[in-house]
Amino acid sequence: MESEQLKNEVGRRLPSGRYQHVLRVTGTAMILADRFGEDKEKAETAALLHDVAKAMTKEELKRIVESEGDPAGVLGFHHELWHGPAGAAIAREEFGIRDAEILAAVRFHTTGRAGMSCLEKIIFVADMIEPGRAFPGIEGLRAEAERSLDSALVACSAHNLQYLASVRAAIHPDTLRCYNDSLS
Ligand code: DGI
Ligand code: FE
Ligand code: FE
Ligand code: FE
Repeated sequence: MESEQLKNEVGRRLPSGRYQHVLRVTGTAMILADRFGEDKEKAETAALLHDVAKAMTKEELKRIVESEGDPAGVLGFHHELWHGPAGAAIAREEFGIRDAEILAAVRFHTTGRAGMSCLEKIIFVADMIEPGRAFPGIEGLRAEAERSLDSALVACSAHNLQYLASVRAAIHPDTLRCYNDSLS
């Protein structure tokens, strides 16, 4: 699918504020792809699709994740963790995406995981540092992403864990594994 058509299809499925976030993540992901030697078209496709399931109801998301067999076990966690795996299923079934790296980047964009590919790291980091994000510490994360994708991953992952613990949210094993793995 051409990127303009992909944008239109994604835009149809999301409220405008969320769609604007997706476009900013896409811009950031393409910059990171350029900087760190990843295929820009793959970064564009993965970024455009990363939140494609974000506007679906909990019931719809649950149905899709169940039908995929919930391999990562997200259904026992907060429903915020369901739109990544559901989005990957939609990317495959409704957008015809066959590239396993793109599908993994969508699937794991919220938790991360151990052993992420370069593309997965780019989507994870871009989602967190896109220019519309504003939270204490964001400038430090952006600075790390100027110089090293791996150090940006450590910083983003650590920030994620600290935030989740501060609000007493249950931490998914992949979120923890992402952090531990990012240190090595
Ligand atoms: O969809 P976005 O808002 O662009 O961002 P996202 O998909 O990266 O994250 C959505 C939310 O999920 C965010 O508030 C952080 C949260 N999250 C990430 N990992 C975990 C988590 N929430 C819980 N409870 N447990 C996790 O391990
Ligand atoms: Fe998301
Ligand atoms: Fe994220
Ligand atoms: Fe996002």
